[in-house]
Amino acid sequence: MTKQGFDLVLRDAVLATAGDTCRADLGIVDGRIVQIGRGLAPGMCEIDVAGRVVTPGGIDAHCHLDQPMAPPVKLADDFFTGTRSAACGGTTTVIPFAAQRKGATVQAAIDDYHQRAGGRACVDYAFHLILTDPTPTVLAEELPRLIEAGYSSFKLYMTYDALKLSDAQILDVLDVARVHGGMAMIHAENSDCIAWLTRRLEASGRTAPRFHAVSRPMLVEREGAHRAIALSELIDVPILLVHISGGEAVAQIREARAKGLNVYAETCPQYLLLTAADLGTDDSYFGARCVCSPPPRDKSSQEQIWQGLADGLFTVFSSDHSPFNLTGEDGKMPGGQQVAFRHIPNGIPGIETRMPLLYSEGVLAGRISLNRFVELTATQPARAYGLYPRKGTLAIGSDADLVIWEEREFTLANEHLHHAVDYTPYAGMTLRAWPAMTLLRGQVVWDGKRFTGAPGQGKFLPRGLPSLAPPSARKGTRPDWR
Ligand code: DUC
Ligand code: ZN
Ligand code: ZN
Repeated sequence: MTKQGFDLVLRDAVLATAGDTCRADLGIVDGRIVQIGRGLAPGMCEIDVAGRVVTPGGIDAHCHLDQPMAPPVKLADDFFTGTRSAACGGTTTVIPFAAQRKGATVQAAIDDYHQRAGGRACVDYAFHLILTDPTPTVLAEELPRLIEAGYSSFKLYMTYDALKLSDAQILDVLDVARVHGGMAMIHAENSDCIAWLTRRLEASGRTAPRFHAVSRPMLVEREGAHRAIALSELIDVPILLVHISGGEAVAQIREARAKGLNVYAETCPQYLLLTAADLGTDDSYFGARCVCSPPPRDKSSQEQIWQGLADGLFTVFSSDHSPFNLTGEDGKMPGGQQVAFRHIPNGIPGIETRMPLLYSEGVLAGRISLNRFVELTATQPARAYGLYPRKGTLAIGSDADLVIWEEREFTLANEHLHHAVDYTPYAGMTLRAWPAMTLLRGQVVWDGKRFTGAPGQGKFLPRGLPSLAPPSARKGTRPDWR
């Protein structure tokens, strides 16, 4: 400590990390945790936590903020409204995506994204890359340089014409990841199957939102997951499969783990709490609000996803916050109410509800432990994306990013939320917990009633390499072809 005493002491907290729970005080100086123990000396400020649970601030490692979309569609949240919403729901670090445009450099996307975030973010932030054009220069020069500079994760799409990579391109990128480190995040769905099914459905006039799920059945995700796993096995490099929705993909991941492959996986609230029935009926358009990719599945898949959260199959729990308004030409229904599912932008909002939903339905419903909650929402995202131990835990020297939890029952309405989106798919649900307070580096940014942070308070975080423990002990094998 360079000065006398603490700036802030949290008194009498139940401190939960991924590994332990203990009752103690927590002392903060200059935005960092400097002491944990009982009976700490008085601080300049004090918060009496009175036995409430305190967890590390959440890391939402998959969200979309101010990401350029194909006109007229536009994301409703920019870095100010999106990170304000994050803070009010207990998230103190976000990692959205800087997407390379085909024909342009990756650096151009990063420069653009810094412009969008700088001076506006209310919580700390980093950027994943989206690689759409892995040219020889990107592979040999740009990507290695960017990994070294702190952009150590990159999403690869197997679907969407504007984004998708061929298997050969994915192999090229995975090969760079093997040499230089970095985490490849893969959107695993079979593009040709989706396109073929979409044409078939449209030819027979089946275009309502519910057919979005019919055009992307579970086997489409299962095949994509299987292929992505095979590609990573060929290169012998870890991958992280994002937004896993269905029991069939879960089975692929279990099989890969059983073989000792370093396959990590992410899931999201929509795959626990929504089903395909939320997309409506053959002639209802209300379901556009729940159109996301992969789509919500059935009760059996929900159970398998819960099981994977409980038993360690899933590494991270993210929102995949994709904030499209329901009303207006630039949101979920470009061209009007009767929009065909092909034109409905994919994704739903959830940056603020991610932590409270998992706390309520996971911890308080007895499905996962409090420590596993911390692991999924903060510690493992920090490890997977090179932010640990500065972020994601309660330890001496870590940033004092904290959530004080309050257990109370209420019915969620969109008016409670601080995003700029005109709906939440979870309206009407009973929640049993919400942050009583969120602190970013020792500063209160949500006081239980109001957002108390400010645009520009969030700092950019250059990241190190992933530091996840391998999920299974695999002997180092050198592929024959190397
Ligand atoms: N993938 C995402 O990660 N987010 C929204 C839509 C999608 O396909
Ligand atoms: Zn995706
Ligand atoms: Zn996403």
